[in-house]
Amino acid sequence: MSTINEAAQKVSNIFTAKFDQTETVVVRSPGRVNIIGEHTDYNEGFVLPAAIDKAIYVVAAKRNDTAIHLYSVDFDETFETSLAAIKPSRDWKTYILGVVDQLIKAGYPIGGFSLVLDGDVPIGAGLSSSAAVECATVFALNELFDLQIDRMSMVKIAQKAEQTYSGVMVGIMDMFASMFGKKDHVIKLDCRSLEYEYKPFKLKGYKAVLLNTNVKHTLSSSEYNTRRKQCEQGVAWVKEHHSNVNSLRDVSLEMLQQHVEQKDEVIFRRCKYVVEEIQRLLAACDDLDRNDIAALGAKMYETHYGLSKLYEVSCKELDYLVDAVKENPGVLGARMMGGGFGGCTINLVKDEAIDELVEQLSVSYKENMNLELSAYIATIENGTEVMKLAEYSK
Ligand code: GAF
Repeated sequence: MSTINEAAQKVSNIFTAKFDQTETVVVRSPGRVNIIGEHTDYNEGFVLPAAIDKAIYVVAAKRNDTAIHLYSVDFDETFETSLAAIKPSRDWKTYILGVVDQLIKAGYPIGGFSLVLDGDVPIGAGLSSSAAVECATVFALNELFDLQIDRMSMVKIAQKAEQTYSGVMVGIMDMFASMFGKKDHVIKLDCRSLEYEYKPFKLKGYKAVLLNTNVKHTLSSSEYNTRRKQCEQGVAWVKEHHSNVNSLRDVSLEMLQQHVEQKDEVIFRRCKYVVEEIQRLLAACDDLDRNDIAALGAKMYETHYGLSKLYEVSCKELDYLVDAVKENPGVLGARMMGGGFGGCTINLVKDEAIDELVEQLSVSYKENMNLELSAYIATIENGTEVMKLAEYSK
């Protein structure tokens, strides 16, 4: 449990002003970055994410009835419903209500509650603001109603909430990273066994810089689900000849060449990217262990190429930002991050080169893409946690 910070204090004060309830729980749940291993989670591969300093905060309190009262600080919007009447919506509420729906379906004894939502994870930037909302909600309700749910089960509830209430068949990475993050560490997660290992992430003289295209990605615009189906189709074709194959984790490039390439060139390319990315991540973990940041960076460029040309989930703005840093000696690696079609690139940039890079790129990005560029330095923080209210907050 951490002592409350300024952001949590602010949302706590807003809660007090809105709702006449004092027995509150305050939860912080972070956004995430992913160093390498993209679109591998739902293919039973590995991912290498970390929780960051940008986070979602919720303050919640039990009610004496079955009503749910929600308030979003960002949208300055109130919403009221009841446990019996919840249903998906197309906005911020859906991630909270999706979690409630999962808890009810699993038979957890929850009652009515009031909840205020705030945070500074930019929406649609590929930093998993929705997963952070889901993790914060399930964590807060677990505390409030003493449900005794362990972290991994909460991750699965949050994932299911997103799949059912937003209709995107997301993998486990985002919720896992938000829930299990550890300061100054990345997490190597095996998405098949769910075993994980923390790896120190101290880039001597370099920082992970996020460059936001400010293009809103629409994961739910069906492309994500289409990619998932294409991977499943590739697996099914290989399985006709190798009955022990259950996911792209079990598939080799040779198997794809033998059983997929002739059937469908697009599906072949999708599967090839995933099979290569799983191997690339394992090699990148060795780079990290050897502290060879240059080798890790080179692999990030390869990942971007694969995501852009083989998996085709990039867009012209993301490609522009990656191309623009490629020749810069201060940048060791760059790639699009997350689901794709917008959001951020993640860049490993030399400390002294950051300011100039951001300055120059802001101008050229505006000139070429006619959009504003935003930049953040990602610092790696702990995962979802309850925050203790300081004395002065009363
Ligand atoms: C999104 C999804 F939510 C994750 O599960 C993951 O598949 C990612 O896209 C791509 O790696 O963030």
